[in-house]
Amino acid sequence: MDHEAEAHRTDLMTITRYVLNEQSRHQESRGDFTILLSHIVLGCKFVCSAVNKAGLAKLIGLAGETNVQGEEQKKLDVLSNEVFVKALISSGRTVSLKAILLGFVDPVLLIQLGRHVLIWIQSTSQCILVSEEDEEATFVDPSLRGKYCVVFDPLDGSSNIDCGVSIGTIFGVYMVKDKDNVTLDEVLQPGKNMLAAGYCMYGSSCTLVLSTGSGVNGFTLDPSLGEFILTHPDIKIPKKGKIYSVNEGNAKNWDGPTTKYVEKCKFPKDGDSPKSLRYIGSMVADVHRTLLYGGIFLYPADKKSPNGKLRVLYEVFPMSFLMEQAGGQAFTGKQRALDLVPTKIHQRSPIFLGSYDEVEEIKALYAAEENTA
Ligand code: FDP
Repeated sequence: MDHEAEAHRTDLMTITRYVLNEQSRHQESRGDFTILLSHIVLGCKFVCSAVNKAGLAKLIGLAGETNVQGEEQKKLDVLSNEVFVKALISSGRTVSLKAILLGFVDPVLLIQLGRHVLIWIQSTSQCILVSEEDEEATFVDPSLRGKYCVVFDPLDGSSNIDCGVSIGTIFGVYMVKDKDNVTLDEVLQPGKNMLAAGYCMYGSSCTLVLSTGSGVNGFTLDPSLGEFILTHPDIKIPKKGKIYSVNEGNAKNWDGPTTKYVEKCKFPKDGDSPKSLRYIGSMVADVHRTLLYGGIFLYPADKKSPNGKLRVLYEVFPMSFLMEQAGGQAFTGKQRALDLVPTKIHQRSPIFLGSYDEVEEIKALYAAEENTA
């Protein structure tokens, strides 16, 4: 890349311009997705700004603490929830504040956003925990519903907040099948039915990576313009990679194929060099590196967590969608991740995603184990 020329580039492809260009390719499109995305982008900008100020503004630490003025402080992930909901309702055509605040109690909240329906799914990393059995959806009046469902983790990797490590927002978008009869089944669909998916990483720069089903593009926030600019067009993950990314502290509880794969990364027998281990412990950052540099990210099942840790709807699916769109693969240990049909909104799944050849190796190890069983 000619960096000097880039620095003087005046024809800036903002994320809005990019999505409008995409929209113009679909004659039937009425701009609904562009409106929806612009609200997601606003939420990301706001969270980015809050993350950057976290230490100064006393946004780190536990929710429920009070500052010197006696004001209650909000933990960053609680704030992010509020920020996203409020950014998304800023169209001014939405439910009352009471209903929004309810969203912090109910893990799922259906919000009418003008012509859109937002299904807001809180990750259990939020400060209010609701047991699996108590999870209920709040639905708005059917006459007000629109055509999109958005599944979100507003601040993923929250255990990293207090030490300033990269964290992110993950999202996926589904089209409502029947807006007059909206049920949770709208999001209990295989990931391959997503219309779009993406993440925003709050790191050394703020990067939003998006796929609307025709490749993957990365946009970096220019703080002076307040705009996301296309900086990583048509991202393709390298076919093979030299990095593996996993929490090896769980190794004693792994199954056979995972153990064999990681062993091979460290002690290759085919004359290859050993792979490097990189594990940030923040999914957005680990997946972002994997997407750009190649390799594999895995959060496998283990004896203590037979379904792994990561959540299907707002972690596994959006990241798997992006990986496939970039030419990689995503596998659960049993099947293509995007074919999985979730039965619960907070369902977990093991996941292996990344470079095509690396995931092929994992698939072969699982197939071999199945054949010997
Ligand atoms: P966190 O617990 O900090 O919110 O699912 C959330 C997540 O982070 C992912 O972002 C991350 O990849 C994973 O959990 C890390 O889990 P371990 O600490 O078990 O490695």
